[in-house]
Amino acid sequence: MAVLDHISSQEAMALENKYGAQNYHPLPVVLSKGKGVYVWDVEGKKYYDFLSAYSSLNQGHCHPKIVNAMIEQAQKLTLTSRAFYNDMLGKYEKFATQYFKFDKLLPINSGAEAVETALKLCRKWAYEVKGLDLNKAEIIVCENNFHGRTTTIISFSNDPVARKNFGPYTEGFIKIEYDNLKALEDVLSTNENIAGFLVEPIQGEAGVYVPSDDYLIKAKALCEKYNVLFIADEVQTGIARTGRLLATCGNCSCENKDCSGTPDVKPDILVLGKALSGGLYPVSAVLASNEIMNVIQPGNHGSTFGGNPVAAAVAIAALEVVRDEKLAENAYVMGELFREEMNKYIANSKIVKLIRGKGLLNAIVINDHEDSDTAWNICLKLRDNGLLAKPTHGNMIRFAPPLVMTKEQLLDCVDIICKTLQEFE
Ligand code: IF1
Repeated sequence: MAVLDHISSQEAMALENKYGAQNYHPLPVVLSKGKGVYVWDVEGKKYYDFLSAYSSLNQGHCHPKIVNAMIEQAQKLTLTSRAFYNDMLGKYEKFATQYFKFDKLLPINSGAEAVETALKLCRKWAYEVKGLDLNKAEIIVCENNFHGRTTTIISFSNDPVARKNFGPYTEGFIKIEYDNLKALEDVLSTNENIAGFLVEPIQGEAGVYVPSDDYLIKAKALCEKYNVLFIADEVQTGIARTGRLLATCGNCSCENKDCSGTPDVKPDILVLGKALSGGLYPVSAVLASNEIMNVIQPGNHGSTFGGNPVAAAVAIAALEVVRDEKLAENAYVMGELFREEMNKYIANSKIVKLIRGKGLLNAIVINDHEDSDTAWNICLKLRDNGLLAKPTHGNMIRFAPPLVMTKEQLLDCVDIICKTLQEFE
């Protein structure tokens, strides 16, 4: 068999089981094509993609504008390393800093690398600008966080599966309860070594926990009061996913001006990834003011592929799609419709407790114990009925379709979801 010969789903899964590290437990479906809100398996069956690679495909699968930008750049210059300049990086940095209203951008590749970059930046700022004693900096994080899977990041995770047998762990982190302003102020007012507060505007992996409306703005105010950097991890919530360009600072042209309910919150450090590339290429970024970003000097930080010409071309195109196709506005309107329609079903359901979310980042909570396989079985049935989603943490199912979804497509998905849930009532 030649390596690129067509294979069946069973053959594809067998190859991964035999030759691949078993660091995932995928839903048993083998995809070979994607377009917009749809994906097809190797046997040609069509599905709605209701996960979007965890909010990486906000612009839809294989968006032609982004694909063309990638092809065009890939035929000119793909990588120079940062040993030399290239003609794309500066253009991207200018575009993105003006788009998100920050002074500077540090380009990197994965979301976890961007979070690590933000942590290093925060610590260096704390020593060189705030004046903390060397190696004493502490960064506050939230219980049930998810920021990636590097050794430092899992050091402040409380997910045993992510942490167990990966020690010794990185020091310098203090965990507090999410959406608890008193817990935040208690630490800030009693610990003079705090450098920053790292927070997800919505806790995605934990189960799409949307905090109180005033949480982010009051947390930012507390950070200002105690001269601590507010670091927003918008890897999953950013790029229009929650019905605004960012879940923190609005900067959105949405017609419905009170769409968010939460006033603008401008982070000191913004972390982006996933849909920054429309799901075509690993692109992540850290944005900050000159005062903060200028503590990074040559040799302090970097990566071979960080800021490469293809990443720059893809990211510009991906952000232009968000702007020109008004994806934040569509995510807001479609999200309202989705929760409204799902709540009609939930009102009479025994199997679903509730739905929560913002924009097109939502999750339903299944009325069963955490380690039941009900959510998994529902996702298997959703697959059979033509819609792909996956449980998060046992009894919750995350629903995050591409933001290009039309009203007709969304109502079709609601119909599939409700008919499938009905089989479990
Ligand atoms: C996987 C979870 C989601 C993230 C936030 C940083 C990162 C992520 C808020 C790291 C990544 C991905 C990782 C992906 C599944 C997905 C995920 F289930 F793992 F937790 F979305 F909730 N900050 N989240 O959500 O970005 O290094 O992955 O590019 O399979 O690990 P990354």
